[in-house]
Amino acid sequence: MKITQVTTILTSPNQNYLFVKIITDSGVYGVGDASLNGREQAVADLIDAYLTPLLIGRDPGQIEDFWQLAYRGTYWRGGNIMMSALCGIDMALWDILGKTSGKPLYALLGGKMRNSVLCYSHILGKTMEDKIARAADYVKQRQLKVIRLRAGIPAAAGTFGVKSPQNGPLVEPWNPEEEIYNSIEYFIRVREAVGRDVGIIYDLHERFSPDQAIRIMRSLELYNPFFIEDPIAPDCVDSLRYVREKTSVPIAFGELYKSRWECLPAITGHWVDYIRCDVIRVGGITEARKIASLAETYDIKTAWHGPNDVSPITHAVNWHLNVSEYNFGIQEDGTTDGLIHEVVSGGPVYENGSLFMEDRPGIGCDVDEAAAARYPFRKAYIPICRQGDGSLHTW
Ligand code: KDG
Ligand code: MG
Repeated sequence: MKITQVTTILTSPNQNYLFVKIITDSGVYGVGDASLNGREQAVADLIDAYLTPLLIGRDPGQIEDFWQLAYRGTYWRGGNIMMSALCGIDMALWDILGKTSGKPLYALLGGKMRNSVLCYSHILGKTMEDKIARAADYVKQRQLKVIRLRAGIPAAAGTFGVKSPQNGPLVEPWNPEEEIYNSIEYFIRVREAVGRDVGIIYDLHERFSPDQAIRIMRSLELYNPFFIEDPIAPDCVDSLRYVREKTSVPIAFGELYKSRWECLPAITGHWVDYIRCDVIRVGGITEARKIASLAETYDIKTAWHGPNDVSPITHAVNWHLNVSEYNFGIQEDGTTDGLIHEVVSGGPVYENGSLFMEDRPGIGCDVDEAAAARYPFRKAYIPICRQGDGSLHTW
């Protein structure tokens, strides 16, 4: 079997996505997700100009060889654009392998270890009061076992994807000292509202300095967070150790990591309890399973990034990883019931705090190109934060 065509599909059904479709001479094709919020066009250009020529005429079954070719064969390794492009292709190749062998992806990864996948949902709202007021009802109505809060009031609602301005990022104010108090108060009030049996994940979204994060985390120790997510930025490796040594709450980290090697110190140093890379950012299924296995070696669980800016294809890939890995921890459920389902069929479904998927060969999703064309891509930026004195701060 040989690859005859590679198509990139940029589309904006209320959020920007980039899909990859790889077609073979047997008629079997595979689909993958290469979405990189705020840089989708650059990823598509890289695939079209540089990676597609390497794929045409190749055996789609040589997944590891292509991964290494794209990663090492450029000499200039990695980066978000390269790894996202590689992921879209990697997913599509695994999808082809599943379809040609008639097996779901999880079966190719070693088979099912569990039938359902514990997941957590985001508590959304415009203000802190709004979110606190909704939390308990939302938990009851959806029968949630675990919820996720995000530091930062007002939240980013409405600033994502195609809703953001076309000529530059939307600016959100950020005053860390004030947000330390807001963040502590917010968590404690949600804990009081939902009771002690609901797990609460707190995403600090890389927004605090090590000392600020430590103040928040220590203040929340008595309120039993399920884990604190990305308390600090990933750039300085030693900072994570510093935070770890000064706090006792479980830590999940890694949605900005781009490779196994970036995860390595956090894993081997036991600075995290959960590794939560984004499968797209690390170059797809091939790399994610290596990260999972590295984490398993060190008794660290997985909590793959699953936000609403990735498509049902990535949610499905997360699910296949979750059911087939020993060290599964929890899965972020960023699935939405929006327009994306006109473009992508399949993917996990939510029921009583867990995610389920029907058995289908491969990843179990398909992309409708005609539907994608109904929602033309519009370039957009991720927002930025500025502090009171005008200086830029990590968003
Ligand atoms: O595009 C950025 C989002 O993927 C990110 O803000 C979501 O932090 C996030 C999460 O944990 O879902
Ligand atoms: Mg996050």
